[in-house]
Amino acid sequence: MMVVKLGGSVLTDKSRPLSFNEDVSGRLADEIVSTGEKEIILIHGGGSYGHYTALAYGLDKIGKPVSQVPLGFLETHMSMRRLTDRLVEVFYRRGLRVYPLTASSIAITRRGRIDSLYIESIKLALEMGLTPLLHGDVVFDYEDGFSILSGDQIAVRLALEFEAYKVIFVVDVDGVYDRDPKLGGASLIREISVESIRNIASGGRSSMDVTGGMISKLIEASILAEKGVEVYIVNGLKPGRLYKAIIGLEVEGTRIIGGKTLGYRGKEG
Ligand code: IP8
Repeated sequence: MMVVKLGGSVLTDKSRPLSFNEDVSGRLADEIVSTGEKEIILIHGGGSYGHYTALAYGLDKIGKPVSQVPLGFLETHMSMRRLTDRLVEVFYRRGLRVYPLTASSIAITRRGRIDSLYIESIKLALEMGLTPLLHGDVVFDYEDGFSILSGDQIAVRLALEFEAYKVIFVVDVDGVYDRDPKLGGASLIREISVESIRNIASGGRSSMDVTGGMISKLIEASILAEKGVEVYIVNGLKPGRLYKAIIGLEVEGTRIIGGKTLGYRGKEG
């Protein structure tokens, strides 16, 4: 089993609200189909859909007006479903048969972390030969009422539940850099250890990303790498990289290396 998280920054144009990158999404579907890999769970991020709507309603702010929450919660969820609908249609046309499942219907968080999760529908979709497609979402939270659940956290949790041996995070940059690439002189880090992730302070955060950008992605990814899961970050805007990462060819990007021995295929405590 493999889990692929398609970043919202790749599927949408984050500088323009509600703008879908149909060409890129279609090409990524082609890449997935041409690998012939069937054991995949897909998750997509929010990009200029979910993040835009969540920010418009101030859902990222602590102390937000309570009256605004139910509407913002609903609108953000609807925004994510609209992006899912567009993806399902484009993927279908390219021969990638995804079955969409909303995270808020199967997951409840506690203080922002997934607490209860129902995965039977995902299992049955896979058994039917369909590729489950989930997305970052606003979900109900036992303590806080609601939380913004990132696609990254969903990817990590599902990878553990389904004993994935590989997880690929598809983003809009080549991987992790040693310094902010916007400042110049930055080099791509091809392999990064879980220990050094804790020391990295900077990385690709955009003002529109309410779930924390690259650094929170790395922290989530560390959970898997520590258990020996192969974790890669690759650029989805560059044709062929996702394809190579799926079939296991050498690919430009960043691999996250954990401390444990290789060959992990199962869940641990
Ligand atoms: O783009 C965020 O998911 P992400 C989902 O994976 C919402 O962080 C609702 C903003």
